[in-house]
Amino acid sequence: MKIESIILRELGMRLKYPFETSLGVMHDRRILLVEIHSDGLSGWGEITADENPFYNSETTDTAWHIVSNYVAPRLVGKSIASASEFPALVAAIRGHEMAKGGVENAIWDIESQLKGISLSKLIGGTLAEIGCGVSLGIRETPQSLIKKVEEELRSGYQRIKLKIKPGKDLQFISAVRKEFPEIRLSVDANSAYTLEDVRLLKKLDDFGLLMIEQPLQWDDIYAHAKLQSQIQTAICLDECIHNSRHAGGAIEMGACRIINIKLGRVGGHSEARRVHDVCRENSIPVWCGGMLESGIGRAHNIAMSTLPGFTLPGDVSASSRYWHEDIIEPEVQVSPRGTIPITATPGLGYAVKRDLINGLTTRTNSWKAQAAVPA
Ligand code: OSB
Ligand code: MG
Repeated sequence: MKIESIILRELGMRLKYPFETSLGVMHDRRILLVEIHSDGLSGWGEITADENPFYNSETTDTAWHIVSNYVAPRLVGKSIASASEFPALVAAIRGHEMAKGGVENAIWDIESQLKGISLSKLIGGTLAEIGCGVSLGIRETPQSLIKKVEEELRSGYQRIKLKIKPGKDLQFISAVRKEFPEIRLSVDANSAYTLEDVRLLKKLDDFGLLMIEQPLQWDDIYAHAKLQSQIQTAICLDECIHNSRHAGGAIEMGACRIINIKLGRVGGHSEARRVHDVCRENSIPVWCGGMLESGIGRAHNIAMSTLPGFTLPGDVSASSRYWHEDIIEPEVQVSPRGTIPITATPGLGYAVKRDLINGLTTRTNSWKAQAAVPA
């Protein structure tokens, strides 16, 4: 594959419903899309950084800077045999996993089209359909949360995850559990607690939760090991895990029993597969996390979720839960059994709506390979 050109676009997309977590409330997304041209084909990736550095340290603007000044110049004009060679090209750039991951994933899209197989198959996926859960934002009252849970269960979702924060935890979880004694229920604190809160966190053991996601500080695997030894509920790490070394260390320390893999957080399909492999070797189940992606990021999440270790339902849900109109067609739909079927179409398996993307675009930057100069 010769990387002929790279186009970086920022889109403004309004969420259908605001989403509240312990990190704040989100109304709008500034979505970064990467389009790469190679061998007459075009491939797409999404950079999942948020506008603010509250989930991790990256932002829309840091990713724009890193891709523009460091990633694109290292890539444009290069010839590579596989997308798996991309991480080595950008290894000198520390961190900025989301910025790098969005670019890498666009190359995986091209490679799967070139080989005439689905992205799922190319990365080693084996599942014919994936299981879906939902992530529900923090609400005013337990009653309104129960109503929302009921609605999502009626749509077929296989697992409900509740966002929690201090003051919006036990009462809400207990009310939902009482109403739905049998469902697969988990909670996500997005690092809102510390080891000082052990007494409260121990109380979660009464609710038969599938897991508690990232209760403690975003960068502290060791603190989670201390907590896991004191509670029965399985800890799932999200924010802490940026690569397969982190995953291996966390597992060895006993810091978690489950890991959530986000393509952006770990820097693209290559590293995501390595995190998956480390977890699988250690019998740690994984599932696909979400970052309120547009259809392009969602399509990549779907492909990743077909790897054999993805045995728990992910936060991969229908386009219509996020957007009035998604930028891919068909939109992502979830069956009444809470699954998304995988298509055999080469590439992402969804068509990109160029006109809609152009209409939503607020800025672009692009790079073109230099034409060979005759001697
Ligand atoms: O922690 O999983 C998280 C959204 C933004 C930032 C962090 C998280 C989330 C979600 C949303 O939970 C999952 C989704 O895309 O539906
Ligand atoms: Mg999370």
